[in-house]
Amino acid sequence: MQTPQEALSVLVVDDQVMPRLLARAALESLGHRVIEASNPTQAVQVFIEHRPDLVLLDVEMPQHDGYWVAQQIRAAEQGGWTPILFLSGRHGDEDIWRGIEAGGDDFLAKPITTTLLGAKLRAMQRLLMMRAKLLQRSEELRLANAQLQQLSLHDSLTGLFNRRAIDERLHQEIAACRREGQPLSVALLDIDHFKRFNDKAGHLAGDTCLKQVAKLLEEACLRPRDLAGRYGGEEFALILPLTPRSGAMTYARALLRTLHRAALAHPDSPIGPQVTLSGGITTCVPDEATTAEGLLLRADDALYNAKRKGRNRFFS
Ligand code: GH3
Ligand code: MG
Ligand code: MG
Ligand code: MG
Ligand code: MG
Repeated sequence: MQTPQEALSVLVVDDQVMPRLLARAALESLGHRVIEASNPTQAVQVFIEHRPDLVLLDVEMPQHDGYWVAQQIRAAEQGGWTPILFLSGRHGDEDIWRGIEAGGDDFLAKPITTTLLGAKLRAMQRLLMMRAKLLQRSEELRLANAQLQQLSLHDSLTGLFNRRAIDERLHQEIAACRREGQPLSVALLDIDHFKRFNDKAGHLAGDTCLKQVAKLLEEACLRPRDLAGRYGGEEFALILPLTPRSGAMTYARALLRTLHRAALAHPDSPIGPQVTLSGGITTCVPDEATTAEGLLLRADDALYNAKRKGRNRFFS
């Protein structure tokens, strides 16, 4: 009559021995495992400790009734769902209504046949399986969403934050530094004579160079709120919150030293045999008038000056 199905662990709650034994016999003949509780408080304790797949619950018990137990179980589930089937000798419409209201999923009449119990469990099992599938699906969606989010905020060549992420963070930091009354420094960096690099060494070598510079920039971001991003092409942006102008310049000098030590070869730079970059820095304690666009424009002006003054330097 029964086709094999996955075994459930079933908590049988009843204050009387005989109904517990009958339920155990029926459940075990259906291939399920049984845990028993003989009073309401014990039922809640056993539920919390063993987390059964399903609860078969008597209504009339001393101290508390089955409705109370169902409520306690629902409160203890923490986002989970355990089917609760009431099994009672009293099964008038009012009893059934109260049982479902208390969180029960079905209300069965004592005595119950093994066949009927098996059928009711089968229906609950189907719901449990559907729920598991939905949970798995939503976990997959959550992961896919996180991957999309990661993709949408990162540059595929260098792995640095992209223009979108830079703009987003800059808006956030303007607001945050304004609230905190703290200085915010923004730098735009541009690799010197990169067109010549590409023309001489080829675009693939150029790409490798961009990745190497990106790695140095990322490593140079020491504070948790610092951000390095690829603004576009061979241009990068740094967002340095809580950093005054002097701090930003110290940071910039350290960056130029690091780049110098890394000694990335430039095949055709009038400056020398190594890759160099120029940077423009702007600093302010943001107020109502401060905009991301304004800061980037000022950093770009400073960058232009650094280029004009001979490159391989920062200007602020
Ligand atoms: P300057 O010192 O004035 O900045 O000179 P430059 O040659 O670096 O500046 P320009 O703006 O004339 O050229 C930038 C070059 O950067 C041209 C472009 O081909 C190269 N470039 C931009 N994005 C990429 C990229 O993703 N990969 C490679 N290999 N090259 C890129
Ligand atoms: Mg009872
Ligand atoms: Mg450029
Ligand atoms: Mg350049
Ligand atoms: Mg240029």
